Amino acid sequence: METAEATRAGKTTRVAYTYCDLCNQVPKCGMKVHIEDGRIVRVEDRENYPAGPLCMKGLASLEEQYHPDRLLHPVRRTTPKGSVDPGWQRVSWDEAYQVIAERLSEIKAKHGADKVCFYVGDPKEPRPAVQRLAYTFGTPNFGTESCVCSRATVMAAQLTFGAQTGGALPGKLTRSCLVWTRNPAYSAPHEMGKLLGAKKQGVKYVIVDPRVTPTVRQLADVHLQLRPGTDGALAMGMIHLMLERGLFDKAFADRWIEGMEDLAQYAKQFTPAEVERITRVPAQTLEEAVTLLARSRPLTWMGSSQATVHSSNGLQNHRAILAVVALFGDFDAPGGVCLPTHPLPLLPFGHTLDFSREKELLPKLRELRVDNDYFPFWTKMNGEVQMNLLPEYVEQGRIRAMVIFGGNAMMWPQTARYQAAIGKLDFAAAADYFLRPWTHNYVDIVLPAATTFERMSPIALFGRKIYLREPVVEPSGEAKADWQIALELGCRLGYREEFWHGDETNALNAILAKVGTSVDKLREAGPDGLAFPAPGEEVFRKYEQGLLRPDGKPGFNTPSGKVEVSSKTLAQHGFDALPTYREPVESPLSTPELAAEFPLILNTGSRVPMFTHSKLRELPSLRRLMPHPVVNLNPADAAVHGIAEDDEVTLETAHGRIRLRAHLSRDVLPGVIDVSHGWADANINEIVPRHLDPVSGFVAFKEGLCRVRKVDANPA
Ligand SMILES: Nc1nc2c(c(=O)[nH]1)N[C@H]1C(S)=C(S)[C@@H](COP(=O)(O)OP(=O)(O)OC[C@H]3O[C@@H](n4cnc5c(=O)[nH]c(N)nc54)[C@H](O)[C@@H]3O)O[C@H]1N2
Ligand SMILES: Nc1nc2c(c(=O)[nH]1)N[C@H]1C(S)=C(S)[C@@H](COP(=O)(O)OP(=O)(O)OC[C@H]3O[C@@H](n4cnc5c(=O)[nH]c(N)nc54)[C@H](O)[C@@H]3O)O[C@H]1N2
Ligand SMILES: [Mo]
Repeated sequence: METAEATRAGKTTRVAYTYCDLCNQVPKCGMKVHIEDGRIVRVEDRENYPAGPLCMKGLASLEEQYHPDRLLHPVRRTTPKGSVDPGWQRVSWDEAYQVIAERLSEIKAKHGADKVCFYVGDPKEPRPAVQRLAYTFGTPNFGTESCVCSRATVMAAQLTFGAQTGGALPGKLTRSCLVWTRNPAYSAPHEMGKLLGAKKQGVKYVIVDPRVTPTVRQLADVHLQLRPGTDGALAMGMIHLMLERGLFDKAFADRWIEGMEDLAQYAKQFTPAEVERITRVPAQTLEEAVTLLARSRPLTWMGSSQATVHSSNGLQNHRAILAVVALFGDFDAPGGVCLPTHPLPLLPFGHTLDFSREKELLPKLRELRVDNDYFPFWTKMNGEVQMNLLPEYVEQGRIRAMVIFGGNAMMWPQTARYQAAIGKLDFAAAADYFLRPWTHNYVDIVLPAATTFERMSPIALFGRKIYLREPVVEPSGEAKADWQIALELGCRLGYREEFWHGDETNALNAILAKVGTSVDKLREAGPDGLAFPAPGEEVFRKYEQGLLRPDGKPGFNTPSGKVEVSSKTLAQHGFDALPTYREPVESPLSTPELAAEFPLILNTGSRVPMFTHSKLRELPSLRRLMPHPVVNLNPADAAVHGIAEDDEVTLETAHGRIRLRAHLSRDVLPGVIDVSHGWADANINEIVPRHLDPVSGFVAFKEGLCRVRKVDANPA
């Protein structure tokens, strides 16, 4: 997307439009770039674009683009895997492709295609092409980072509402918004402006979070500051009050909720006093929250994108939250959480199941899924493999090779086990912007990935509007777009027809044909994108009109046709039908002996505004804002051990110990500490427990027990 060139002071200058990819929100924020003699010299907000403004990360993105350490050509290791120095040696693309294709084909011939796993981490753009590559090669073992992120929330919503929803921003008619844990002030600044705008219009906010986040400070009318991992009990406490006081939509519940009686019976034990004992939320605050929401309808809900499912009972806890939302009766009603009436037939990452070949090939390959013996319910509900058991898969010889696009071994619990597993593979290749020792020290080959400024890739999709994204500058060095790499690898593996002979435009046209458009037409539409007018008005309460189910019958797209607060499907798979609450595996209530030794609760992974997971620490302007890893703890907890601001401390669990600096903050609950993930020199995931949710296989990142001690400056 470019404007005409001009000449200024002897330099050729032009302006071009693209989008930012410094965090992994989808769709991304718009970006306008100024280019002089082929080099980007400035980035700023993009006019008329649905997502923005740029945050500090986006504004710093040229530091990533032109970073001296960027990987600019393929490299191959010359020392054994796991060595401190991989002895990276430059190789040509031709050689890199040849090695990868030979090794993968060899493993396929000897052990079967399913022993090869294709994996995509943070980046979303290459996913459809890499998934296509996996299935075409003959393996169903395609995995992504979503198996630790939002996927379990999607599963919970699918089970409950028969729809994959994470909630909705307040609309014009909305009177209240239940934000069950998000901190968009840091994690999604483009959302924060909309929430503040709604507050000005009078929307009331109830926000659940163990911390007083900037989002809580700016928005909350009532803040429910719970002990991490107890969301299910808090939700049941709300349900108890709603039912006892008639503060729910009885007509909706009677007609459209499956399992009301069982739920009512189960919720009885969650009295405000009992909920206070479990969650630490004062009974009175819980009552205020329920009363405010019931008085301020219609209500919308914005669900957590991961925090509620980062627990050993996460899927059921999240279902309990969805039961609260259902009981208010505003699902798919004006001002409530609405499902799109006329969605374009494209998936969120701008692709189709035809393109990824999921529809055509996955059913035939599904029984070779490596997760089927461990998390069969996950396997059934998800096109992507549950990757959290990677060490087990490798130990048992069920995965022998991996191709990793933008992966990060530090995202997993007890990281060293994952690093060892990757190192043990017969073969592993990765693509990344940088050499990341914590991941790449364990692989054979690393390929240089082109950045957002340098690549063409799947489109940006906003409702019924599509934007094309093309390179605005030449790739640095020999970098290539991930999905170009996937297409070329497909060709090298012998599937030239299936991968459009490596032609990105033709591949993209295959997706766009589904909506009757093409790359050329999007190019013609220019930076303002191409809108597809809706074929009719918005329809609300679609369940009444048979618009939610493929069979056209009234109801929700669940087996019973109702919102399932009790799920027979779950029961058939050996799980509780109701969203039962269970204590975290390690907690002051479930393991008091352990808690005597490790008295603090471990809350990990809160986003900070300047970094994305393990990324961006090498960008000087951002690193200045947070030079060291810190543990945030309440002054009361710090005082017990004589810890002062900025002291060097150890953070210890039953699984290990890391060193960081203390930051004293009343924003964290007494007894709960807060620490970010993604620091190579203080990787919290080295020491978190490795408890997995039995339904989803999700990791309990937000529970666990720990202690903090000052590092003795003068040890004896
Ligand atoms: N303790 C704890 N652990 C957590 C979490 C938590 O809350 N607590 N959160 C979990 C969640 S929700 C998530 S999503 C994961 C995140 O985990 P990941 O997505 O694995 O984390 P990133 O650090 O973003 O790693 C992405 C890697 O991809 C590279 N990269 C970025 N963009 C591109 C690209 O376009 N192409 C290519 N080829 N490479 C690229 C980056 O340089 C980096 O090395 O972490 C999980 N881990
Ligand atoms: N700057 C930046 N932005 C990002 C990312 C990033 O790394 N950096 N990552 C992106 C990704 S992949 C994701 S998934 C999103 C995440 O987006 P958010 O979910 O908005 O971000 P978090 O900071 O992880 O917010 C989680 C909140 O959960 C709270 N919490 C912790 N434990 C519990 C618990 O047991 N129950 C409840 N109810 N709450 C709990 C924490 O206190 C924290 O405030 O952010 C995205 N945006
Ligand atoms: Mo995430």
